[in-house]
Amino acid sequence: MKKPESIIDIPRSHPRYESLMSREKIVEGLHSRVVTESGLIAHGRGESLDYFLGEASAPFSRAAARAAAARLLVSQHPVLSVNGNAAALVPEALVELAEVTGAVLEVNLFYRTPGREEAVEAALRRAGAKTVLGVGKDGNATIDELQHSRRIVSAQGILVADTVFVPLEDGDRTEALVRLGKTVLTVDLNPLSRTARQAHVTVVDNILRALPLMVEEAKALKGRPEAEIRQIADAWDNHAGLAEALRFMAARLTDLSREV
Ligand code: PTJ
Repeated sequence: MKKPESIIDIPRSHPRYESLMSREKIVEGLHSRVVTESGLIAHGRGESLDYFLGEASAPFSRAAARAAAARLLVSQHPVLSVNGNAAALVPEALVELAEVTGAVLEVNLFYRTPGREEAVEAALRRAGAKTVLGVGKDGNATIDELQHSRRIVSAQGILVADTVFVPLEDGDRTEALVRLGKTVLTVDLNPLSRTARQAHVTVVDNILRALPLMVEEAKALKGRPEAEIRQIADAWDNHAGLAEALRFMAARLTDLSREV
């Protein structure tokens, strides 16, 4: 798809600058085939939920980011699964998280249309990735529980992973990965999504803030005694985390209702 001439020059002073810039990244991603049309819809859904959070990371977001970082650090074979939206919004942070935690990056798409895997790989390589699994012939294994294209995985990556990070994910694959005995980590602004509820650690936050938080927490934990890191990972109660996120959103809306 050819990119149209730029129609908007967003001034830094614009009150919605960050939000508009993230939309630009998604639209850019659409034109470079990194993002699919459905990715635009997913992004809009995320933006509306971010209003409920106050467009800021809450204490429970950081606590979950810390637990997820801890889990990646103590895993034998952690994989960061990358879809179009994640690659468009936070390519550098994904590469840095992989480096800090020793995880591998794997492209895994819901809409595996020709050329998209390569476009996502290119976005990751531009951000500094040295190794990217799951592209072309490296999509050489399948998760048989799944019908759609997300069943195609790398035999060196998701197939043999003990922990898989699946930000902005659809519910089916999360369920399949959990059924296969893998530990699943995610970032999702919707605490009620199937993925948020099935995952072992859900960071309820915008991926734009959550990934830098995960990198920060991983750097802070790295080098600490393994037993301490494992304890942080094991202590996470995802249902309690989701309940806290919902209570936070409900209380915020109640407060706001007094101001309108
Ligand atoms: O690139 P592909 O082909 O793999 O497709 C990717 C999408 C995102 C289109 C696909 O995975 C999809 O349709 O996902 P869903 O089912 O819409 O789920 C995405 C979830 O991420 C929803 O719960 C959204 O609220 C949430 N979300 C969207 N944007 C953000 C977000 N969560 C955190 N940060 C965001 N920026």
